[in-house]
Amino acid sequence: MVTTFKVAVLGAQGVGKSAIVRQFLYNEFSEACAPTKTRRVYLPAVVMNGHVHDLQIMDFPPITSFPVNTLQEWADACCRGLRSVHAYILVYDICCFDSFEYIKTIRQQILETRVIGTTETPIIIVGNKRDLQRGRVIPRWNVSNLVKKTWKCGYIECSAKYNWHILLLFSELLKSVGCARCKHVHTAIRFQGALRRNRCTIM
Ligand SMILES: Nc1nc2c(ncn2[C@@H]2O[C@H](COP(=O)(O)OP(=O)(O)OP(=O)(O)O)[C@@H](O)[C@H]2O)c(=O)[nH]1
Ligand SMILES: [Mg+2]
Repeated sequence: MVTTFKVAVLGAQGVGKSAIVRQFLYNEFSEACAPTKTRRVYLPAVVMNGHVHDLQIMDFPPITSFPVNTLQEWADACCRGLRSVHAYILVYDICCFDSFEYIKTIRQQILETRVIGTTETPIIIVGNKRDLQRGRVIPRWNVSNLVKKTWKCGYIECSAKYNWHILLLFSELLKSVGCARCKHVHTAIRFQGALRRNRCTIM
């Protein structure tokens, strides 16, 4: 049986959303700035523990606001599919205060406008560009505390540049959406093993 998990990657401009996705899927990183103009959808298949899991990863350009209803969602091509995903990855740049404010706003809008009955959709907050941590603008402890204790969201710091914690991010993601067959063993271990053996493939 194949299960598809849809995930949206959101964040302010230049925080590294596309870099994270591309590092995860293709093990590549570019220093060049190539802003995402339209929503990009990736469909990797991950084999874990003998089972296939389809991921639908949607890399969005920075959105001005989270669509308040289905009509708005479909009227704006950039927002399509945003309200019906299984999980959100909200990325900020640990060196950019405004990018944290951005995800704060988007998270709030997600909570206020989600479809009734889907309020449990997991949100993972990601602090990217960890390799530049000397320029960090908010102490890690403060963010982590706020995110985990108050927002009740997952928090991970990563570096798309050095492929640090990228795999962990996606394994935590699968765990958070309740990857049905990953309950007995730590998901990250299964996931890493699965990726080593099978790699991600674009279908
Ligand atoms: N040092 C460092 N630079 C990074 C990292 N991740 C991304 N970058 C750089 O940040 C810039 C923006 O990266 P993108 O992946 O295009 O960011 P984005 O969030 O997709 O940007 P938009 O599509 O414009 O919203 C690029 O120059 C990347 O090389 C990281 O972990 N460390
Ligand atoms: Mg992008």
